[in-house]
Order: sequence, then structure tokens, then C-alpha cells
Amino acid sequence: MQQHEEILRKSLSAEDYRRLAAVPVKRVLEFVADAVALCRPDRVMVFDDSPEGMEKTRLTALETGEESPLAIPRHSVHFDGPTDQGRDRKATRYLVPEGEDFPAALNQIPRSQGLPEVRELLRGSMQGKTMIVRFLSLGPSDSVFSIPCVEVTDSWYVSHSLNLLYRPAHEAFRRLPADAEVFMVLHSAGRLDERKVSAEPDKRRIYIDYSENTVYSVNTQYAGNTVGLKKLALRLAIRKADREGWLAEHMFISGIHGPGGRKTYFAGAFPSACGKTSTAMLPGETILGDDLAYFRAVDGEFRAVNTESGIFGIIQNVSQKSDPLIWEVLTRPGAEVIFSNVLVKDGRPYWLGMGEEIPEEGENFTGRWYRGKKDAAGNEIPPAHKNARYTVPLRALRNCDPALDDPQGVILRAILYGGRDPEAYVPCQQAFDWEHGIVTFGVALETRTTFATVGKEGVPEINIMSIQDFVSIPLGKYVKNNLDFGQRVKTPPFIFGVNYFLCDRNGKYLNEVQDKHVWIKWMERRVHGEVGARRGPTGFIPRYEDLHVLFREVLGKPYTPEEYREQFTIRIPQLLRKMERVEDFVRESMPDAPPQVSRILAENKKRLEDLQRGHGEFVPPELLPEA
Ligand code: SPV
Ligand code: MN
Repeated sequence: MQQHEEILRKSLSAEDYRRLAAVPVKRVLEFVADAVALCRPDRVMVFDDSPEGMEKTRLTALETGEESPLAIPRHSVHFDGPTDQGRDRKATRYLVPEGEDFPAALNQIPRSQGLPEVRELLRGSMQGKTMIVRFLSLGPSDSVFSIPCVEVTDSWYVSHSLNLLYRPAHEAFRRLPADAEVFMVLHSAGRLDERKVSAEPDKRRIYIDYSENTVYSVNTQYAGNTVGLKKLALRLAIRKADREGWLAEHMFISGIHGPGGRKTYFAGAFPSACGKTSTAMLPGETILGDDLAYFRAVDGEFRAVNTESGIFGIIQNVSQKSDPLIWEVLTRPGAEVIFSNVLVKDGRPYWLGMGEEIPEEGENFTGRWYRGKKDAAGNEIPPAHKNARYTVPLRALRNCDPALDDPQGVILRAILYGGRDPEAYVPCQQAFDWEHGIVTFGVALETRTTFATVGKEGVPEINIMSIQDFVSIPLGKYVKNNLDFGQRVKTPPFIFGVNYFLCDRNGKYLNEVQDKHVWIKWMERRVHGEVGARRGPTGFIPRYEDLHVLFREVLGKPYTPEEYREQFTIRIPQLLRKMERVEDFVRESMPDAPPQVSRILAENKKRLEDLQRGHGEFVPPELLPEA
């Protein structure tokens, strides 16, 4: 301890030392002292919750060149290197202590090997740079949900992102007991090139030392790999939740408005690029969170909070028409915004699918860009990266839900799971009950791989509850925790499955982007028992007469019986194949699956086979009984 104190006193200004020493958690002081001795920064700056500190962070990110200003005040752009454009599955590993039983499916390395490896890469990594020490809270601070976190980084961009994405918690840290459980992140972008981009991406490592609640990330810049409070802390939170009997989920939370001014909270899990953010941000509804949620049973009630307080969102396809609320934030003065990996020309950001003409040249993640520019493999480089993002505080949105920072959280009434399934699931259906929903829509959540992870695109894959990359305990145990959680509460939320990507035989989408709003409004009515349904083999499906009314009410557009019939016809061969893919997956990848999983999948299959015997392979919805 004395040695730690000595290091800190020697390396910190009196002011910074005072801020750090005000935190009574011993482990935090040790962690920072160790980071200083290891990374050897020129200077250490410790931040409290003051707005001056936040502004200092923003301005320094501009001064160092990690960000550049854009034409709109307080808007800036940051670029990551060409190979650091998504969460890195390969470089992200768990450090497993000797003799510990850890799921074989998860990317891992023995702690005795991985810890020295990553520490070696971090050694001296902050020479010539400033070490930034930040105190933040996952979940609202001063709440049963809060998890205190400290992030140490040499990136002003990362620190600036923390300003926009998390609640400051230096004050809250000061009130913690000496032995408080804290998540800790140590990040260094490593050596930077002249564009301020990590120069040694091949030496990228993201190691999760779960036995110490610590994450190490080095030679990285993409926020998903460096803002440790996002998916890296989620892995630690899943383990903590498992120990303590609550749930940490990869879900948005929205307040959906219904007749008489009522508001009903929904959460939803969608793999990347499956419509999650735009569902969370529907016009006329309120958004409480877009990515991560914690659920706890409090006095028998299902309560939920947003783990974060800002959005790190995919910008591709954000247009005035499809996402008017976020469009406003991104194109007008008012809020603070960091754009990443977009195209910049004359101080204006451009991105793919923005619905406007994109310039023929400018600056992008590869440096100076012009149309026709090719990468080393001879492939044409797009103007902006597909995984380009925007970072904004939620409060910047006009429809931010007022309960965002409520320490009690909100009562959740519905959960939806949404995949990318061109052929089988109908656009919207309701599970028969909690367990049926967890299995039929959560465990069976299928997508196609996308640009949000490094690797090949378009490969079909199951992504259980859209959280599979982050599940840091045996997968079956995670599913069991979800199944069991339904019993801890008086009224478990209704569970729905949505699929915005159903296609016809020619691969044409059967729904328009806005149609999801109708499904949501239908679900809201179902939660309150105000609309009927038909009983399908994998869930309750909407009736034509209700959708007809809602299409007119919500979108002012007609909805024909033919459209309904095509969208809601039960495609039995495709559904049976889907159930089989899930069964195969469970057999191969979830040896500890709770018994409900195979039982419920088998029941779904049996209902499908019975229906096929009665009505053939494709069963139009009007043949299904009213529920
Ligand atoms: C996602 O891709 O699911 C994100 C962004 O929310 S990241 O932080 O990269 O995970
Ligand atoms: Mn996410």
C-alpha cells in the first residue's frame, strides 16, 4: 500500500492526488498506481464530475488531433484505423485462472500466460502521453443497480466518449466502503501514427481478467474495444448478475404510448443491424436506453434501468425519413456529437444510406479518400465505413424518457426479440408465456453476420438473446437465469418475437421500415388485453382487423388482406428447419441447456407438424383459431 501511495504522490499533481485519494476504495488506488508504474505516462490527470473537467476532455481531444472539429459547434469526428472498425472477437479473450472450469466455447487464454502478455504490451505505452483517470457508474448512481467503474486511458477520444455515454460518479465513489466491488478498465491506444491512429493493430489485445473485475485493452481505438464500460464491462456484469440473482442484458428500453396517455415500458434485444436503435427511437415514443439494460426483481416487481446514459449508434441508414429524431440531433446545432468513421468534406459528415448525395472525395477511415480508391486487396473502399457511428448523450434527444436516471428504474411490461430471418418467422408474434418466449424468440434468435463485428458478412448464425458474444458464464446457465427470473416477479413481462426482414420468394422485403411501429402498438394493446389474436404454432399472431386499424392510426396507410395474408402465412417447412437449426445449436453449443429448452422446441415442432397434417405446408392466418 505504501509503495502505491509513493508512486501516486510522485506522479500526480497535488490536485490530482487529492481527487484520487478522496476515493476510499483500496483496490482502485492500487489499480491506478499499478497502471502508472506499468504504462509510465508523462502526466496523470484525475477527473471528478465537474463540467469543467468534461469540457477539458473534449477540447484536449481536439488539440491532440484524436478528434477534429466539424462545421457545427460541438460536433467532431474521430477516425479509427482501417482494421479496427468493429468489436474484435479474435483479440478479445478471457483470462482464466489455473484450475478454473470455464466454458470451452469462449475465447480464452490461461491467466498465467495472458496477463504477462498484455502487461508487456502496455509497458511504457503511455510515455509522452497523459493518463486519464475517470470515475463512472453503470446504471444510475446511488441506486441498487449501480456498479461503480474506473477507466484509465490515454485516449482523449475515449474519455470524451465516456462523458457522453455514462453517468459521472466521482462523488458516488467517495461514499463507497474501502472494500467495494468496482469494475476497472486499463486502456492504451498504444503508439499512434501521424493521423493519431493506433500504429500497431496486429498487437491488439483485449483481455478480460474476470477474477479481478479488470479489463485490459491495448493498441485499440474503436469504442467497442476501448470504452470498457460497454461490452467489456457487460461480460463482468453478467458474472456479477449470475452471482447475485439479477440480469444484465443487451437490450434497449422504450416507453410506448397507448390510449389515454398511458406509457408502457418495453425492452428489446436485436443483434447488431437488425433494427434495434430505430425500434428504440420510434417517433412519438420515449427512449430510455438503446443498448444495455439491467433487470432486478424489487419487491416482486420487474424493474429495469439503462446501464448507460448515451448512445453509440450505427449511423448507416440513418436518414431524415427513417430516423427523424436522431437525424435532428446529428444535423443541427445543440447537442455534443462525436461522429466516427464517416466521410468528412468541408466540415460536414456523410454516411452510407443517409438519403443525400455523398461527395466524390474527402477524408475517411483510410485517410484521404476519392471515389474508386482501392484497399490493399484491390477492393473499392466505400466513402464511409458501414460501421461508422455517432456518440451522443440520450438527453440530446427530444424524446428522451424522463425516468432515465431514476434510481428505482422503471417497471417493464414487455420484452421483444428481433432477428434477421428472411424466410420463417412472421413479422410479429407473442409468446404463449415467459418460458416459451425465452426459448422460442430469445434462444432461437437468428441473424446473419454483419459489419458490426470483424469478419465475414452474411453467414447465418444463432445469436442467443443477441448477447452470445458477451455471455461469460456457461450459456445454459445464462438461459436458465433468464427462465428462472420470470419466477422472481409477480407479473413477468409479455414476450414478443419480431422479424423486420421477412422476404417473399424473390427476396423482396415484405414490410416497410416504418411498419415496426404498428407491431409495437399492437403489442402495447396486447399487454393491456385490448386486442385479440390468433393462435399460431409458435405464438399468438395479430388479427387482420386490428392491424388494419393500427396501420391507419399509426402510419395513415392502408393495409390490405393480401398483405396480411402474405406476411402472416405460417411457412411450415421453413419453421421446422429453423427449429432444427436451433436444436442442433443447443446440442452442440449448450451442453448445460436447461430441460425447458428442448421441451419447448419439441412442442413448437409438434404444433407445426400437426398443423401441416391438417392444412398443408403454407397455412394462411385466417385458418388459425382465434385465441
Ligand atoms: C453493438 O455492436 O452491439 C454495439 C456497439 O452496441 S459495440 O460497442 O461495438 O458493441
Ligand atoms: Mn450493442
